[in-house]
Amino acid sequence: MWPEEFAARYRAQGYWRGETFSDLLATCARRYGDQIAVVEGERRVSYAELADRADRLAAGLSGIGVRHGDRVVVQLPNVVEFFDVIFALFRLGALPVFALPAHRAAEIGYFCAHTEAVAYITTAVHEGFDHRQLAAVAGDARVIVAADPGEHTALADLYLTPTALPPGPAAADLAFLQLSGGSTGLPKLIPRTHDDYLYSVRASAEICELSGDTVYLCALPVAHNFPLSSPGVLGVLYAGGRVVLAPRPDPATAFPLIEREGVTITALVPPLALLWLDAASRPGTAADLSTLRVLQVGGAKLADEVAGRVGPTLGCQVQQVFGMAEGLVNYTRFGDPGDIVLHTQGRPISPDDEIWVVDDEGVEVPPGEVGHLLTRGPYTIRGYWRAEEHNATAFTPDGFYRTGDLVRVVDGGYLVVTGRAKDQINRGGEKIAAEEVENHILAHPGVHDVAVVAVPDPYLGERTYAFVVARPDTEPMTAPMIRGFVRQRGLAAYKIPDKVEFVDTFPVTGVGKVSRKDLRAALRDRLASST
Ligand code: J2J
Repeated sequence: MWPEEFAARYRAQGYWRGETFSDLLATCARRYGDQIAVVEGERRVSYAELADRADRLAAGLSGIGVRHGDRVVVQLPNVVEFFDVIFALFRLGALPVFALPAHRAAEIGYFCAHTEAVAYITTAVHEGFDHRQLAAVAGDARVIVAADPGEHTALADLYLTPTALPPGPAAADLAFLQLSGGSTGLPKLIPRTHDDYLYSVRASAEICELSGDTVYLCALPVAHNFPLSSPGVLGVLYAGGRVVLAPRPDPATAFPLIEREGVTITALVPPLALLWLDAASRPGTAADLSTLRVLQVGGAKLADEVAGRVGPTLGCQVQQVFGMAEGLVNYTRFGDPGDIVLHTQGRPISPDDEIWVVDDEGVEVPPGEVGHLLTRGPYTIRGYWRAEEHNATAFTPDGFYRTGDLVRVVDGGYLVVTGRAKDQINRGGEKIAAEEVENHILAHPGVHDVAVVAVPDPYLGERTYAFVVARPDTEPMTAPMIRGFVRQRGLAAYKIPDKVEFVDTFPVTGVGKVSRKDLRAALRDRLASST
């Protein structure tokens, strides 16, 4: 949490306004009433209805014992119930833990156990996977299903007549736990307060010029920090606009929705932007995309060349977004010169976002030179949730978050992301901690050692490559065996190595034990020189 002198400053500056997300929804319901807030397929829910649904669900969740401060793992696709659930939990002061639909037994089991969740709210069959299977790893958490519940509790049965509820949370309280992209063995949880997150949402909505006329297509998984808050669905609700939920982000699904709903802005990761550009430039694209004014792209580095194709191909402007669930978000602004928009990843939201770029020794680099990005500010966390040991290195003693990103700052305070120092693979915006995957592979009885590294990929930006040293005394192994093993352990599909290569030994540099970091770097170099 922020030291009092910082908290006082952020309040005095008007960033933290003492408003909770529950207050926000009540205000929106009063202000925007019958206007449509959320569209999902044929369902259209107004602001007033959304507030009513959240109130009734808060009554139901309270009735089964969900209390202030309790954690609830929420794993929902892009459906109206996502909003009901998070606003009901916000009302109670219980904390949603935002899982992604792609997460499987390994992640869900860990989130439920680590957060001592009282409930796990999920869906039935989604994209061919029956999420009710994951009930087995939910431990003591009550399983609630926002569809056919099978033997579990039906979310639909928890919408009750609103009753007198206990007082809601304070704005300085935690609102939810967001997931970190991570670079360690176990995913880290990011504690965000109502005050700090709502500031980032409000300020983002202003930067992106959202209004009652905004129609935002949520094509990415709604629980991810980018579509949730940059300015995302929450920014759109704040501004009184309309959220259109897409079940999938592919052009065949998204383009007809853009035409039907008159979508004005949407957010994608770079590989999807490429897919959209290709689809839109194919002759005979039937859909009319003329209402689209802004395509936001973030989550991974957007190639300059691709950024340059957005305007001519889609007839809208591109906005680069460089953000992180830990806090700091950067945007290119709408009036910015083409050079800035195409070649930088934007500048911070807040005048009080502190940006510090340092060399390996922690010494500030001269302006314009590449270094490690450290940051501190009114919506950047000061520590992960219940991770004291990790926090000691992930943050400086004076509270700067070590992002693990390599950047340089150019004129006007714009950031250019040049690389990454953290042991993470950014697979088209999906983040994979090398160590987490390594630990799962190491559990295979035939594996002696493993190193997981990122390799460049023309479409995804990066893919995962696992180097495996087999035990000498075991049956010969194959790549599919390793991949199948990891899948069976219940790891999300995007974390399963794209390629597995068996090697006899790992390079040894000098005497003594090689750090994992150096080993991964040596293997990356070896791959680069062999191609
Ligand atoms: C290069 N790397 C980027 C970009 C994120 C808005 C937008 C994205 C996220 C997000 C987010 C990048 N160019 N434009 O939370 O609110 C990499 C960096 C960063 C990490 C954070 C938001 N945009 N990245 O992607 O928590 O390495 O958040 O530190 O998933 O993604 O990942 P995540």
